[in-house]
Amino acid sequence: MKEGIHVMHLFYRVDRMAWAELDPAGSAKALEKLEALCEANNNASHPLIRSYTNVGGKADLAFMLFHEDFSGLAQMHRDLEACFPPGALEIVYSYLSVTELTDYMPTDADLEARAKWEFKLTPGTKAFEEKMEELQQWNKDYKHYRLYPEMPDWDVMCFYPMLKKRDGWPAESCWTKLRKKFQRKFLQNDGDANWYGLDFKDRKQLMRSHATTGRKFAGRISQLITGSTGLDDWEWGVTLMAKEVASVKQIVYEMRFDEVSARYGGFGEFYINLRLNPEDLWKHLSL
Ligand code: 76R
Repeated sequence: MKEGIHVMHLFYRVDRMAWAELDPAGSAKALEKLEALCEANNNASHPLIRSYTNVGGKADLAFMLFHEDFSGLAQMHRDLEACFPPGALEIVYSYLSVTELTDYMPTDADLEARAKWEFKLTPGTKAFEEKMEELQQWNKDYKHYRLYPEMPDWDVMCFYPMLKKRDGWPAESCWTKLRKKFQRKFLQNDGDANWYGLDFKDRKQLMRSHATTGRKFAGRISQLITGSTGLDDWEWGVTLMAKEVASVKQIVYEMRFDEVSARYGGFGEFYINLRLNPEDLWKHLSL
């Protein structure tokens, strides 16, 4: 596993009483500060701040922060809060995570298998070598964008934290070896679901089917999966970006039938957000 840049999701409610007590210039001053901060952190990958309004009533404002350095992210968070008058923001939810390469990235052997079986090419031929070069380049670019993602310019952002279940463990007995061999079958039979108790090759196979389900949403959903084991309360932050909110509902529903989510997934609260630049946020929230 390899880590990339640091990510923070922040959700705030505006304290309307504190806001009402501001002098008339106070609101404009806060907007000006926030615009300047977003402008200064408006890179394709990082440092980056994206602003949203939360839809659904859990919060008013939502921000997504990206910074390469841990200390840089910590500072960005404080600079963001300092844009607002004292007492005006109330934190509703926050989530810290980091971009990562998962354990299930395709290896050279996986790429060779694709060249052979999917593209029906014979090892040793020129066509095979060319396909391998193309696949290796694709894999390299893919890894780069997983570590240094560039967000699409889409309106809807859905965030929720997620874990993989750790219920039960195959019992130690003379059957352990056999049990391990048929682990998934046994686990299914006795109701346990422990992702971390599965063999790597079983997890990789399950993740392959997960990715196949995910790829059906190409062009409609762009997902950012950021790791948070040891950093925050769940194991991953799931950020789904979409042009239309319906695509979010559809992918989450479809994933529920995929074994990785159906059997091993556990989820926190869902936050649905609409992208608005600071000026439009102010209008939308009548600040
Ligand atoms: O990086 C890749 O795209 C390779 C394949 C892939 C991995 C390794 C992939 C593809 N995902 C991976 C890892 Mn995913 N993903 C989720 C959710 O709500 C739910 O039920 C689950 C939340 C969605 C909606 C989603 C979408 N994915 C992960 C991991 C880390 C697992 C680990 O390391 O153990 C999690 C927690 C996770 C969860 N996934 C895709 C998608 C989509 C849309 C794709 C296809 C992307 C594409 O190839 O275009």
